[in-house]
Amino acid sequence: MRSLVPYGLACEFLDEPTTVDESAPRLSWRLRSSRVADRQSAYRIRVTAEAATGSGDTEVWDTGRIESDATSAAYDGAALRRCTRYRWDVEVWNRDGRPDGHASSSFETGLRNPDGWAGAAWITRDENTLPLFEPPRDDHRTLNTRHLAPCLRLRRAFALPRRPARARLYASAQGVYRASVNGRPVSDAELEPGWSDYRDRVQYRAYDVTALLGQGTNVLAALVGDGWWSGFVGFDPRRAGKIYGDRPAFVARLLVEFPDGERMWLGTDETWRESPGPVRHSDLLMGEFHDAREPHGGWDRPGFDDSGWPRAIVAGRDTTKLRAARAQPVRVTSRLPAVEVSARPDGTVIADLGQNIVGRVRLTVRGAEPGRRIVLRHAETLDPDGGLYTANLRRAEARDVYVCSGEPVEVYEPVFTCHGFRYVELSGYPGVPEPGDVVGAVLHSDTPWTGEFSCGDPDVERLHANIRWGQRGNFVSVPTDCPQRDERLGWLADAQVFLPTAARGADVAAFFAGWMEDVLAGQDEDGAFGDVAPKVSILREGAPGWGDAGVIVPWTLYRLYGDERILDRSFPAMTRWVEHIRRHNPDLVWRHRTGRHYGDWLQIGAETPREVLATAYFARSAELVGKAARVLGRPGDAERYEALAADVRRVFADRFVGPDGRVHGDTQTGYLLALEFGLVPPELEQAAAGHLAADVEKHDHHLTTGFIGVSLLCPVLTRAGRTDLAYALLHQDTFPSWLFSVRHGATTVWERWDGWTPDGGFQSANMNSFNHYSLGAVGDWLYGGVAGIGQAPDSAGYRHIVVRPRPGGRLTWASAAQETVRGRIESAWSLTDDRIALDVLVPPGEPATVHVPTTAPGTVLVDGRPAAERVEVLARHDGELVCAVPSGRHRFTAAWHPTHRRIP
Ligand code: RAM
Repeated sequence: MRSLVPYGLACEFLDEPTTVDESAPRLSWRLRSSRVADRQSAYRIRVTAEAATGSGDTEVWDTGRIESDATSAAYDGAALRRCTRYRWDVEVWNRDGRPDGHASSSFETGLRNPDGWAGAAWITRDENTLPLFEPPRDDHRTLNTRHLAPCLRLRRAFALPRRPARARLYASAQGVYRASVNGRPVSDAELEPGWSDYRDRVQYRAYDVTALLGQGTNVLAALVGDGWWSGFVGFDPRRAGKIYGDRPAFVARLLVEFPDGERMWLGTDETWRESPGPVRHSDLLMGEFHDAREPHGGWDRPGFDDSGWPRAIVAGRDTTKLRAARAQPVRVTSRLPAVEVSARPDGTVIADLGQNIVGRVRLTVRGAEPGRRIVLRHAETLDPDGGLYTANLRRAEARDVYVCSGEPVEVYEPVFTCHGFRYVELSGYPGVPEPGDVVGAVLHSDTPWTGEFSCGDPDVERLHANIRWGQRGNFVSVPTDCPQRDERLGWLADAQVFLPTAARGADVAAFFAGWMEDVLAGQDEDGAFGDVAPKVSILREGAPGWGDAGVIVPWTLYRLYGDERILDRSFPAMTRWVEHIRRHNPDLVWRHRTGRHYGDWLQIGAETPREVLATAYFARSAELVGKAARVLGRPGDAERYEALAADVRRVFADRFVGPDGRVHGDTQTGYLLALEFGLVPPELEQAAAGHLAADVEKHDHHLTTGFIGVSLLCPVLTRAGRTDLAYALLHQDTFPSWLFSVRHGATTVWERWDGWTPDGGFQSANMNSFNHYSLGAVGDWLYGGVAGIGQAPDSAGYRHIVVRPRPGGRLTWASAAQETVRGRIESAWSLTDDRIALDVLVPPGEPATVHVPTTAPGTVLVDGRPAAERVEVLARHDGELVCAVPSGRHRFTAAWHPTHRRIP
């Protein structure tokens, strides 16, 4: 019987990736064990290159037995070949030094640019051919969409002498594409190749198409839309879309390997044929127009006569910016049928999905006559008289039009658009649809869910669900805000405040590592990171808290996932950012070059002085650069930035902290930043925390923070010994609070505390998203504070786990689980009248430090035995017993009297 088992094998933080271009990809695994106090004493990795055909596999790396508890290693074997599948397995030795479990996985190398793409060209249409296909004047165009062209259909027929043994399609687009072989989609990925800073890199992905090809004629085809390349992006009013180029293009290489080892390549070039199709336009923000009367005719399959189609033209031959996809693709991950469909007096129908989602509708239509036009409009909410409320979409039309073919049953789902909506209004629909005829397809980057949280308060559970929905809807290729309006940008501050929460719920290591490349690409010559990444439009250098994400995100990824490589690659840019601030602010108060300084964005009645906020971030970034330098073994840099951080801290304390511990401005966010970033002299910390607590009380247990302070509220109050106030804020349901929106039926987190209020109605339509993750950054505390899952301050990758639950508020139980890079951690507590029970799961490896909350530390039992018999007791405090707990599942019980203050 195996006890210690590796699982969750990953390469570059992805499960069996097919497109790896790193020369030394990292291989990692998690551990579980059926034994208590187990740990990995050694491992061995073996990697073999799989021969496509006949000749047998070759071993390319064997680490031999390595005495180590590490659960990841960078490949260091024979040079990896392109377009090759590698199988790898890992064996582990357990705590007794005996061989134990093993597991295997695979990864595949990509085309390895620059040379791998040679021979393929970006192909597109000759604009001159378009009028040939344009239907006579058609009123489907609006002011916005009149510049958009039909989606491009591309096809290439070719013959294969026999069935291949192995075939891979490598594809990308300047735009978005769906590729198919003989009419069958090559994958379920959506909106490929996703958004990246196209001026820097365009991602490509590999697909296994072996099973789709056959002997004889085959057809490779692609449908290509504008996407982020030439469609509407963001809100820059000076541009009618088309940020990167004026029309989309497609690039692909097909590799076919036959059983006898012979290889054949086919690439995109002028031998392809093109034609516009039934999709007259498909834009991410504006929506889609699909005319189903156009006969399909099997255009993407063999046998179709394409002789009337013009040849594609070459848009460019520079393929050097193509890079292997870094993260999971976007997919449709669930489908939600409407919960209610109602007919309106004006003849329209409104369907309610019951959940604010990001995606699109799959509509079933029966018995419509050919040419009937059905218009779908989307909105997050309704106006007071029950109609769609679309004012907050600003210029985004979020309008799909389907022209019926007249088939008895038609099913329509747009291809290259997605909307942020809960309600869809149908006009022109024949009759009233059944709920199952209107189904919401939920789209997002398919990062695996790794966290679970539940507790005894349904409102807090709904808040947690809303936070997750915000993550789903806004993680579409890049982390964005506002999926409904003409924005959807990768705002840096939003991302850095939410990352710890995002990483609780899902494995976002690859997703954020990919986005960091856009952050780095957006750094300007002076060293400033941007406000948004990918960088677009009128935004210039990043504001305090925004640009700082260029330092904070790599650091956080290192802490949460042990990803040292991202720290190493980002390090030069991180130093340049800090130097940029220093150079323009020699007295170390950050007031010059603050970009568009957003302050504590969307705070509610408590403006934190700009210099306080900015200087606090300056200290933080300098400190993190120093810490990163230590991790990376750069003592000279470490000393330099530690000294800078100390200087900025000193200046902050001199200028902004009074002798009574007051932080200039006296706002919650001011105290939170000062306390969290260590800017208050130690002797004044308690006083400063007291002012923070007093402010919360003065506001009758309401928060006043915006995006910058919000993630720190509960953690800082908890550390200051005021968990009672953290819970008071969590349970608060009058305005402003997290549960205020929950009380009013929110199914996602809002951008603004006052997005809607009973007195004021909707906030200004100029900026009012009902699906935004920033204010949901309290999610981290649900796992880390309420359930208590965390790690020691100097630990990375959960090497030194700390479990410190904080029972309190109205909760009588809470439970969380989290798959970390090391393995699964669980913490669940429940209270009865006079006892607390705590169940903890510690993955194999170093013992965890568990703080058992109890009013009588002497009463703690571990698995039914006095604590000292089972675990090493580290400390007894008033209110908790601290012990070193070996891996495995343990139950703690102890005396409990709720001593926390009552919730008002
Ligand atoms: C708005 C959004 C976004 C925020 C910027 C400053 O566009 O709220 O999330 O980061 O402002």
